[in-house]
Amino acid sequence: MTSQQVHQRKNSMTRYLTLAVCQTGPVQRTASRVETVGRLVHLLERAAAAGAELAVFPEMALTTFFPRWDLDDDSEIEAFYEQAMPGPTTRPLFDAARRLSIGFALGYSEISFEEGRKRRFNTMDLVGPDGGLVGRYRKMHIPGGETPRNGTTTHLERRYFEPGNLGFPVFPFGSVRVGLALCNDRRWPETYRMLCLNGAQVVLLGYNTPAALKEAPSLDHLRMFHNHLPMQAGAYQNTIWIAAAAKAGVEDGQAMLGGSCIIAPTGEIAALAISVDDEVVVHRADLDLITTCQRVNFDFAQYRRPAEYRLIAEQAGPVF
Ligand code: CDT
Repeated sequence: MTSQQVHQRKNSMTRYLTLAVCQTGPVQRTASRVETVGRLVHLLERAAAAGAELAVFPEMALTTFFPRWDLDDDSEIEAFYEQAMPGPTTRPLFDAARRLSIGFALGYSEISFEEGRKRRFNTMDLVGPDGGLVGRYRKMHIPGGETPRNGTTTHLERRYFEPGNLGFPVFPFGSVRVGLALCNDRRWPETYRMLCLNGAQVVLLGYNTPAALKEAPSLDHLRMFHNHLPMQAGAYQNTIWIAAAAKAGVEDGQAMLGGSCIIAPTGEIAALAISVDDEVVVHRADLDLITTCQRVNFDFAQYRRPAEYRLIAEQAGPVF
């Protein structure tokens, strides 16, 4: 048998991918990148020791969630961004991936120079077990506003980031097809359906979610429910595995939601974080469950009616 045939045979037998969610506790503004990357390397080591092949870190895993602040000074703002990935301070994470032979997805704030101008994106990179870049996603659904609004929790992502311009790509990770998503993306069904139609079997997601919002205190008790509900529905309705990592705990005075989890294509939570601190959650994902779930109800090619769904692509909101 040639090595290519061995590789193909191995791929055709692959039915499991062991996933790790590397939730972090807060990353305070005073923390240095070196210190934070050290925490991430330690989490990756724990994930690899537990047998994980692919790990996901939170959105903006390298810094505090700075869109909670009204900042104007460009040099102050740009200190939260990466101009290169890997850069000198993030390189140890890529080296660790290679040493441990584990892939990872990392959320971070990206500055890039494109179309003759400086651009800022809320980004997640997928890195292979050789420490090389596999693919990049830039957050599509940017919530909040550009200026603070009275009576609401300050959330200025739209001041600090442009909406993503890379679509909803799906990347090969060995023989598994992996899509990426960031925080508010998880609340929109379009995210999962686009990734599903692009062939995703596994979706890795990172988030920073305030545990309470000033605009609707009466919904505070539902924050965790509204965290899991769309991801469970997204996994079930699109027959995908989802691994979602929070940056949790009290970060620079603001309580952030935990609840990091791994969700099966059945919609069940297969593994769940119990802390709001650095924590690794691992699950051996059965990829055959995807076809089982498709067989039960979701033979997309046979039953979907794309011609009847035109409005979804043409119209943003309801017209009365
Ligand atoms: N980071 C992020 O997208 N957070 C949002 C909070 C929105 S509150 C205005 C989320 O959907 O969790």
